[in-house]
Amino acid sequence: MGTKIVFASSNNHKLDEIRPLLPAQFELLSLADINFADEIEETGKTFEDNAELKANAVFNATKQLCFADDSGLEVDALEGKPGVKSARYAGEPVDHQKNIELLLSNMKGRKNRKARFKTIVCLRFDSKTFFFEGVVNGLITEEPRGLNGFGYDPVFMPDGFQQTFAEMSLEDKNKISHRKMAITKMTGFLLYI
Ligand code: ITT
Repeated sequence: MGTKIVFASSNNHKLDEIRPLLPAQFELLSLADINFADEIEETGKTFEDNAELKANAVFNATKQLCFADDSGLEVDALEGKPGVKSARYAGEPVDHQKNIELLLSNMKGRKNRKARFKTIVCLRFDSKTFFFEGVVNGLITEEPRGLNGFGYDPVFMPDGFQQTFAEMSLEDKNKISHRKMAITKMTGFLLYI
């Protein structure tokens, strides 16, 4: 049996990406696995705030080693938007298709298409809190391309590649993604301490 670690997220796509990134000595538990069904309100102004809110909510309820991921897309021509509002850019309920449509319409005619995906992972155990950051730079495409992944993956083309994240396999996205970078930092830390 490995060390149990709870991932404080209700996003199964994130879970699918993170599972293969954890070394074998960790047993990854989802919120469903621990029967945690509370809605966690993301009221923070930064990725750090929201990652900590999610990790704290689960840690306070379970006292188990846990981590959360708060992430989003920052677009230069839109002054960093949608940023922390990435999931709800086009309003409630969360609709990835509408978010992409709104983003592309706000980017119409823009020459500067630079953007980045950012992930902040917050790790909680005992009374301690640790943060790990991952960033991947890229461009917003003119049209959505590809069917894999989730969220803004069809309109994000990472630097050095001709494919969007949604045209890549999960394995290929996981070699270069913001999430992989943050999770690798966290696992390196967990194996060290
Ligand atoms: P949890 O809070 O339950 O983890 P969530 O989907 O609400 O799930 P966030 O609050 O961190 O997660 O919002 C992240 C949003 O940013 C997500 O809904 C996507 O729109 C976007 N996003 C983050 N990482 C992404 C990725 O790897 N590919 C595409 N879009 C991503």
